[in-house]
Amino acid sequence: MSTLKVGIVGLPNAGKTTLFNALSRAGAQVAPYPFTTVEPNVGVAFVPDERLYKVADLAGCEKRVPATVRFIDVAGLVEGASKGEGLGNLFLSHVRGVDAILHVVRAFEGLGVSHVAGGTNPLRDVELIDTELRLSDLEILEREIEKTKRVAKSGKKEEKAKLEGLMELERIVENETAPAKEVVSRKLLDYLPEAGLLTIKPMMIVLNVGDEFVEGTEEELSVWVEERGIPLVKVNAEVEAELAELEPEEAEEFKSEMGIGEASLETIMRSSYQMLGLITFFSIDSGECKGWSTPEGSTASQAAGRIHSDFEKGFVKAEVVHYHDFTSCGSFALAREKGLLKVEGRDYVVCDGDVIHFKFAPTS
Ligand SMILES: Nc1nc2c(ncn2[C@@H]2O[C@H](COP(=O)(O)OP(=O)(O)OP(=O)(O)O)[C@@H](O)[C@H]2O)c(=O)[nH]1
Ligand SMILES: [Mg+2]
Repeated sequence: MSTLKVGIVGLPNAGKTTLFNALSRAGAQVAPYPFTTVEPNVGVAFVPDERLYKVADLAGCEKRVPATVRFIDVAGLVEGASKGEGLGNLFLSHVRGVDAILHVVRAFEGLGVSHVAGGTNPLRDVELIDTELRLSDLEILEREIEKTKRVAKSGKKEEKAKLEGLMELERIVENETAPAKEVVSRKLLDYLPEAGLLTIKPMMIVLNVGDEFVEGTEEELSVWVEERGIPLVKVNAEVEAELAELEPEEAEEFKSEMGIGEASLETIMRSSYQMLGLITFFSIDSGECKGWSTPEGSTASQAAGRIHSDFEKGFVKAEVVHYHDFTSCGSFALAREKGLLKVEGRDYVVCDGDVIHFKFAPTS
C-alpha cells in the first residue's frame, strides 16, 4: 500500500513553501521571487493527537511518535500552465500523482514579494488555478476520448461503454461547480484516465493572511468556497514557519505573547488527514508508543504492513483493544482480563483509535 500524499498548489509567491516548512519543519528554500521551487519538496508532518499521549502515559512509554501526513510542495502554477506556461507541464505532472490538494492562496500584501497576477486578490487567484486544473483535466480526457473513439469503431461493447464514461467525465469536469468528486459515481471511476484527474481530488483552501493581511479580500472567496463545500483555513504561514523553528516551550511562550490561539496548522493537518481518508491506530513496543496512519477500511494485515512489510507477510493475528477500553483499563493485561481484548484475524477491519499488538511469524 503506497503512502498517500497531499500536494500543495497555488500561484508563485503565495507562500506554499513557507507553509510546507511550517508543516514539515523541512527548511526548504523560500524566496520573494516566483518559481523558487522547481523540483518538488517532499516532507512529512506529525499529526497532533491527544490520544497518543494518553496511551503512552498509561503504557509508561517515554518515546511517543505521532502518525504523519506526507506533503509535497511543487512549483507555482500560472495562467496558461495547462498550455505549458511557466513550469506548466512539469508542475502538472508533479501534482497529478497526489491524493488530495491543499491550495494556498495569497491574502497578504507583501510589497517586496512580487505577485504574478497583479495585486492581492484571493478570489481571482483561486479561479485562475481552478481553471488551469480543469483545462489540464479536459486535455487529458480529450486525448483519451480520441483514442477510445478509434478503438470503439470496431464495435466492441466495453469500448463503447468506456467512451460514454469518458464523455460523462468530460461533461462533469467542464460544467460542475461543486467538487467534481461529489458527482462522480463509482462506476465512472472505472473510466478514469490512468494519469488521474486533478479536479476530482479532495481539496482544501489555505488563505495565507500574513502580517499584512489585506482586509476584506477574503469575503468573496468565502462565498466561493461555501458554494462548493470546500474547507477554508486561514493561516499566517510566515509566523507559523518561524514558530516551527523554535523549541516547543519557546514557541508556546511566543504564541501567548502574540495572542496566537487556535493553531491553524493543527487544523490544516487534521483536514489533510480527513481529505486522505486516513485513520490512526496505535502500537506499543519496547517503551515506544506510536501512532500509525492507514486508509479507512484497511484490514489488520494491511495495517500491519504500515509498520513493517514482514508484519504483513508473516501476519498471524492482531490483539486489539480500542482506545476507550484501553484508557478505562490502563493496560493490555487488564483489558485481556476484562475480556476487552479481541484477537482478530487478517481480515479484521481496523477502527480509528485501535491499540494493536501484532503477532507475526518470521518469513524467510
Ligand atoms: N509578508 C508575508 N510574506 C510572506 C508570507 N508567507 C510567505 N511570504 C514571503 O513570500 C515569499 C514567497 O514565499 P514562498 O513560500 O517561497 O512562496 P511559494 O508559493 O513557494 O513560491 P514559488 O516556489 O516561487 O512558487 C517569501 O519571500 C516569503 O518570505 C506571509 O504570510 N507574509
Ligand atoms: Mg516554493
